[in-house]
Amino acid sequence: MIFDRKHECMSREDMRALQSERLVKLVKRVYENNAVYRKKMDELGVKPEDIKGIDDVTKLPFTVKKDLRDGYPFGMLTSPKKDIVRLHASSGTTGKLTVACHTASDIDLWSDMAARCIGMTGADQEDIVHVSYGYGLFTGGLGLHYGSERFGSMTVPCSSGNTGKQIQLLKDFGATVIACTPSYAIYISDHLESEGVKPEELSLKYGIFGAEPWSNEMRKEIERRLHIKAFDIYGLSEIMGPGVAMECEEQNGLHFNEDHFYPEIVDPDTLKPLPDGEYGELVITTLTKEGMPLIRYRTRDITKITREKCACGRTLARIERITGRSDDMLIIRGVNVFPSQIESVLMSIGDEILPYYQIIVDRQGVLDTFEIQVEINEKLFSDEVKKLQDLQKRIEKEMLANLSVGPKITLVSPNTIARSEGKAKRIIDKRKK
Ligand code: DLL
Repeated sequence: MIFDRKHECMSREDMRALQSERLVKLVKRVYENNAVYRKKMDELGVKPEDIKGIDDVTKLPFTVKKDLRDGYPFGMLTSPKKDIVRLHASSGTTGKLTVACHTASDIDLWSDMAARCIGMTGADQEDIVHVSYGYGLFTGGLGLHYGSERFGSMTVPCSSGNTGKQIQLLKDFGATVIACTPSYAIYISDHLESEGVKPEELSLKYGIFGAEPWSNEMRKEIERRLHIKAFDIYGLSEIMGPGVAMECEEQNGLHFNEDHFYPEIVDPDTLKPLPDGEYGELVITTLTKEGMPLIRYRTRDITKITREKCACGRTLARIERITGRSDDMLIIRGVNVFPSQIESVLMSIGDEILPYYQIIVDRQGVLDTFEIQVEINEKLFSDEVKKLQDLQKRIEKEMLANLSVGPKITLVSPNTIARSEGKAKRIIDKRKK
């Protein structure tokens, strides 16, 4: 169901006019009310009057995570603190929390954006949405919660954890939509199997999965195990949380809510804008946010964009599934490797292995070492050594062919690798000591 037909199906011309009008207002407001942006713009010699339309966005300075950390906690506010009604924060891999503050109107906007996402699955108001993203400083739980309520579906605020109880509630309340990280979806499906619950005993139809990179192969695995259609949802706390972009039923890219979040793709090294269809770093300008609007925020997420109309009828630009973060990209013996490539290879191997793995990179002398630990299924584990060796060799061969750098594959017994109720931690890079 298209939640907001007017904006989701706008003509390109109207969209650009709306974006232009919003950008002009935003830049003026931010320049007048935020010292960090005023300084950045003054340094570049850009005045609000120079911004006359959306094409002028490239004249504006970039914002990076460090700006948010340097201003911790409230330095990036554009509205007075008394107008802020909510704070969220994400921890990331290094140092201080990154804080995002929202006014009541920002929360309203977020609810609308997340409601659009629920509609993109094909759900309607009869559907029941079970939210298993964590509630708290993390934006997953509350984001989907408000979106589901705004959409008008019954909302079950489960948060993450206590998987046995989640399954009981899924059964009792008959949720038709589940929202959680893809790794938690796999964990839930393991639980179902170990408790002997068949997917048919649940009423699930759709899954809304995101907050971490996952592959198309992982999608197929989740769909097979839970008997649902699995959708990719994208967002980040700094911008808002879940609801920045989401797949529709066509599953041909994620529709970007570009009437409120203006996307650009830039070359991460030169910072020059790239044409549609080329991979680069996603940069976002929040056109309508009040509390802590961001101008040209460098997400570090790598994707490409198309502005062609989708078969679903929506005209919102689409980004491709996020293949990785530029700061998650591993450079192993000089070769660039994205964890998502590793996942794709593993998931295509077959049912001898389980969807749990960990990537361990280290350095011995001058040489990088590269190991992937993969869980194998119970049956194979008690099998003959020869079979295990064959499997290990087969995975090593596939990896080398696909990554151009060969990892050592270590097959480990089921339940060796830590399970995740939120974002999975799949990379251990010991070189970063
Ligand atoms: O993860 C917001 C969110 C919650 C999105 C629930 C979707 C569902 P942060 O914790 O700030 O916010 O992490 C944001 O997670 O920059 C990406 O690197 C990554 N990420 C988020 N969604 C996806 C996705 C939430 N669908 C960071 N695919 C982002 C790949 C994703 N990576």
